[in-house]
Amino acid sequence: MLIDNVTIKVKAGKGGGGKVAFNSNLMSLGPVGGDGGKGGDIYAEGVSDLSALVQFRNIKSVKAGDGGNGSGQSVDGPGGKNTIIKLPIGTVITDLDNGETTEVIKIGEQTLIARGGKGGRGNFQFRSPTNTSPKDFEYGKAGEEFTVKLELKLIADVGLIGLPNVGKSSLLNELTRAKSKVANYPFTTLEPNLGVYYELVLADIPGIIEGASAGKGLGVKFLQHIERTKTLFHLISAESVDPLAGYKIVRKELETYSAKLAEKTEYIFLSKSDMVSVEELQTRLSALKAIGKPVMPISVIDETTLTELKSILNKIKEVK
Ligand SMILES: Nc1nc2c(ncn2[C@@H]2O[C@H](COP(=O)(O)OP(=O)(O)OP(=O)(O)O)[C@@H](O)[C@H]2O)c(=O)[nH]1
Ligand SMILES: [Mg+2]
Repeated sequence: MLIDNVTIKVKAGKGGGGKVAFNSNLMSLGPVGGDGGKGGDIYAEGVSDLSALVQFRNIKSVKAGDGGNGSGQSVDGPGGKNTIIKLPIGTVITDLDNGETTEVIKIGEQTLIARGGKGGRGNFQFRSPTNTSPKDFEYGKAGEEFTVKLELKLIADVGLIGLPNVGKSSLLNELTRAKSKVANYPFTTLEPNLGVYYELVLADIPGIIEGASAGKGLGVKFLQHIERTKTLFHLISAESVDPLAGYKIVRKELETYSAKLAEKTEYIFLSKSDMVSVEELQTRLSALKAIGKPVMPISVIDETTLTELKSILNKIKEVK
């Protein structure tokens, strides 16, 4: 099961305490207490691994390191170690104490979640012409601490859609380093998979069948994961005897699910084009003319078709 909703506690590091110390060297008496180090922060970093929230199956709290105390001879305490938690891109982080949300958008980008406490000042900082031997100091401040909900709302640039068994996962694997399960039967893909093609994130979702919007098959639960994509790649298998009917089934489910989803830019591919003869391929393409949009043959074992598909991806990447 894909874990897409967890609640955890975050606790940033406490600042170190300021030091009270005096120089023992008679030639230069005076306060030399160093400041405490700042507490470590907690950051979120975007990763492409959709299943990354699984790390919180048993771990329910995350901490950063505390800052060290200041020392004598004006030595400041070391800063606490930051903690970076890796979250799948598309994770919405909600601070449950105040309802504020932040979103993990880019792979490799770090977002501050909880700030570490300031270190306290040592007595060196309190010196003044009127008090040359201050015994003042500050304790370190506590780090931010609250409860957050981490909710995965996939953001992909391109969503691969189509009936089951049309080659969506094979295409994702071919274009990216993803290892989406591939097999010659429907509903091989049970959970969405992401792959990264240069900076573009591609999402492979389970196949959609007639009645999916009413809960049939794996239902349309997964359409939520492509609701925020900009572009859809709609795959129709060249093996299908009535490709137009298949196309319409998927479109109808999309439209029933959400008008917004149905309005997205759609590229149509006649997949597994190597499986049929040239004549059959032509027959299928003619049947699909009724859609009124270009349809491109694609096969994961035909470099020429892959190159054409990649040029579409490159164009999408340029306008991103
Ligand atoms: N010959 C050929 N076979 C392909 C091609 N693409 C996929 N296949 C085969 O078609 C079958 C289904 O491929 P998948 O990638 O699992 O299809 P899917 O659309 O992800 O299927 P679901 O996850 O069940 O919806 C597998 O046996 C693949 O090896 C292709 O371009 N050429
Ligand atoms: Mg699949």
